[in-house]
Amino acid sequence: MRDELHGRTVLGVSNISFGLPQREIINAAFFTMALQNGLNAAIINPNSEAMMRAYYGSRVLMDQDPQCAGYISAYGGQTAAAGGETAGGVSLSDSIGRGLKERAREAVRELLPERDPLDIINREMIPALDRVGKGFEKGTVFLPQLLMSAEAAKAAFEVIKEQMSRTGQSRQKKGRIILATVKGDIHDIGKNIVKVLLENYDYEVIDLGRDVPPETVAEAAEAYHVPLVGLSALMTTTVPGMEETIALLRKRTPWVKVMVGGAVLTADYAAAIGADRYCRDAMASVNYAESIFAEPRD
Ligand code: B12
Repeated sequence: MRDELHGRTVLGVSNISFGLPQREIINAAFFTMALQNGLNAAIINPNSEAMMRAYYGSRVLMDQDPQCAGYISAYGGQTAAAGGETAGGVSLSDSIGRGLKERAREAVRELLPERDPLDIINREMIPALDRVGKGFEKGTVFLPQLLMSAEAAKAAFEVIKEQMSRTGQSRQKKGRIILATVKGDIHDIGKNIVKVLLENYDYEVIDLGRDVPPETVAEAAEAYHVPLVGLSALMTTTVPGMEETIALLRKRTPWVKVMVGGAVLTADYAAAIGADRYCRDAMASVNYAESIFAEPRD
């Protein structure tokens, strides 16, 4: 009926519970159902916790609360991270922290004429993501915000990547390297940075992407007969996938050297899972590649 009439609806929701105990329970359930059926405006008591919970929760579930910003600001114990895209003058690290994608792009463009791209990555972008990660761990930052920060970092990184490929000459390639984020893990910002830097140092990178099963890595290493494979894993739950991949590579492509990286890894752990080299950052991967490709190979 509402659709046929193209009308808007307004409803005082509390009459429904008249004469019953704990009226809020019925009111909130009715309010939720009415919202789901397209209610446009409700007359409710905004001081009722049950009604406000129904309101914020329903908006999230009906996709009316972008990035859950309203919900997080009401119940996340903090102000919403999404500050809109108008924030001018916000620093690169703050724009990543607040998930401001457009501003992150602008801020990195402002920094690039004066700063080395790697310095921007290491001193602005990574610490900003680390802060967000810590907040996520502590429960002050929530998944939609983590996603927005990651998007902002990726946008800034795209600008850096363009700049690096403009300034890099296309010279003869020094050799091929395979990169992959291991099975079960979708974090790829770090791997992508490693890729761009290796390409800048004239290596040809075969990027297998993220969430890559051990078999796919081994097949590619075999098919391309690469001397070096780089694996990334960012979670304690996915490091075993890294170990599994290394074990398979040892079996099927014994000539291959394996370098590994990612926030949760340490040099000791990398050695324990059989990697040849732990790389703390992207530059370490270049140094290792330079040493591998300098050696005479069969
Ligand atoms: C951004 C981010 C995300 C983004 C990823 C977007 C993307 N496309 O990558 C999104 C929002 C999708 C995400 C999702 C999740 N995330 Co997350 N995420 C992060 C965060 C904040 C930053 C990671 C990052 O990009 N860092 C910046 C890059 C540049 O650093 P890096 O990866 O370490 O890479 C550098 C070096 O390590 C090294 N390196 C890395 N890889 C390689 C590879 C090689 C070959 C070499 C040589 C070097 C190298 O060089 C890089 C450049 O210097 C971290 C927190 C943190 N401090 O790391 C959490 C974090 C990794 N995430 C975490 C979690 C739990 C998750 C989720 C499970 C959340 C959820 N409940 O759904 C999901 C995982 C989904 C999955 N199956 O993978 C946890 C992992 C905890 C743990 N100990 O296991 C962390 C640590 C946050 C936390 N503190 O709780 N996440």
